[in-house]
Amino acid sequence: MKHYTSIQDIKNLDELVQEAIELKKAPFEHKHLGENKTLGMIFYNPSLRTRLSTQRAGFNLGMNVIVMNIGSDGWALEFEDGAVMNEGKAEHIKEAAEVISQYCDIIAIRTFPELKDRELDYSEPVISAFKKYATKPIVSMESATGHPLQALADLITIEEHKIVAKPKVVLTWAPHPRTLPQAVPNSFVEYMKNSNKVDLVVTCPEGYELNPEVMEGVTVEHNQQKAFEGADFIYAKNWSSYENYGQAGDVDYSWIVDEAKMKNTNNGKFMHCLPVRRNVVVADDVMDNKERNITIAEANNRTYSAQVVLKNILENS
Ligand code: AN0
Ligand code: CP
Repeated sequence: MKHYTSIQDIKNLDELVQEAIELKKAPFEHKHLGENKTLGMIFYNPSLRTRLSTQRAGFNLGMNVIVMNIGSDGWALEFEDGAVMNEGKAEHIKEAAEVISQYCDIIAIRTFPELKDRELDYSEPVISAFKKYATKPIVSMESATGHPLQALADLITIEEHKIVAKPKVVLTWAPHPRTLPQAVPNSFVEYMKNSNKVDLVVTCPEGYELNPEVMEGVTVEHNQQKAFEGADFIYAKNWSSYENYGQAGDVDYSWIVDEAKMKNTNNGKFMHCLPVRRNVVVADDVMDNKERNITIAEANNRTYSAQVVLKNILENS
C-alpha cells in the first residue's frame, strides 16, 4: 500500500479485514516495523477517536508520533498555484508539504469540507495538494468526502459481530442540528458495496440521497421502517444534502433511531462512528442497551484499522 486516502488504495478489502482481525490478537508483534520511523498527524479539525487510536496504532508498531493541530497552531496555508500571497496566508503548501515530509515517514491528515462548493470539496483540495507536494505516504484521517479508516473499522466490527453469513446492513440517515459532511456515509457505502460479505440498504428522507457515483448499484428505501425490517446491523449517521449542497434544510427529527424501531430488526446491532448526539440521532434506550449498542467495540477497532493500514504502508516503503 502506498497511500491510504480511499478504498482505491486497497488491493483486497476482505483480506485486509482478516489481516486486521489477526493483528488484533497480537498487536505488538510487528513492533520492529516502525522502529526509527515517525508518523506525523496533522489536524485541521477536532477529533477524539481518530487522534488517539491512530497514535496508539503507531505506538503498537513501534513508531514515534508527532501530532500538530495545523488549523490553529500552524501558519495559514495557501493552496492556490501562482497566488500573490499578500493577504492572510503566510506559507504555501508547496513548502509546507515538503518540509513536513523531511520530519515524517508517513503523513496523516484530517481535513473537513467547507460545505459551500460541492465541486471544490469533491476535488479534495487539501489531500490532493499534500499528495502532490509531499514526498511521503499520505493517510486520510477523514477528508472532505471520505473517512476510509472509519469504514474499515466498521467492516471489521461487522465481521466480528455478525451471526449470519451475509448480514443485512442498513445505513440510516439520522437527524442532527448541524450541517455535517458526507464523508462517513460515502466511505461506509463504498466499503459495504465492495465487501462480498454484506447486503447493504440505505434509507434517508427524499432529498438526502448521497452522491450518485457512490450510490451506484445500492438499494435505497425511503421508508425507514421498511428498511429496518430484518436488519442485522443499523448504522446511523447524519449527513447534509448532496443535492442542495451545504444547505441546512428542515431537519426531520422523527428519523431518530430508538428502541421501538430497533424492535423491527432481526435483533439488530446499533452502530455509529461517534461522536453521537444522544436523543437526537439515537435514543438513550438504544445507547444504554448493551446488547444492541456496539459503538464502543466499533471505536476500539479504529486502532486496528489504522494499524493494519500503517503496517501495510511500512511494509511497502
Ligand atoms: C463529523 C462528521 O460528521 O463528518 C466527524 C465524524 C467522525 N462529525 C461531526 O462533526 C459531529
Ligand atoms: N469517528 C471519528 O472519527 O471520531 P473523531 O472525530 O472523534 O476522531
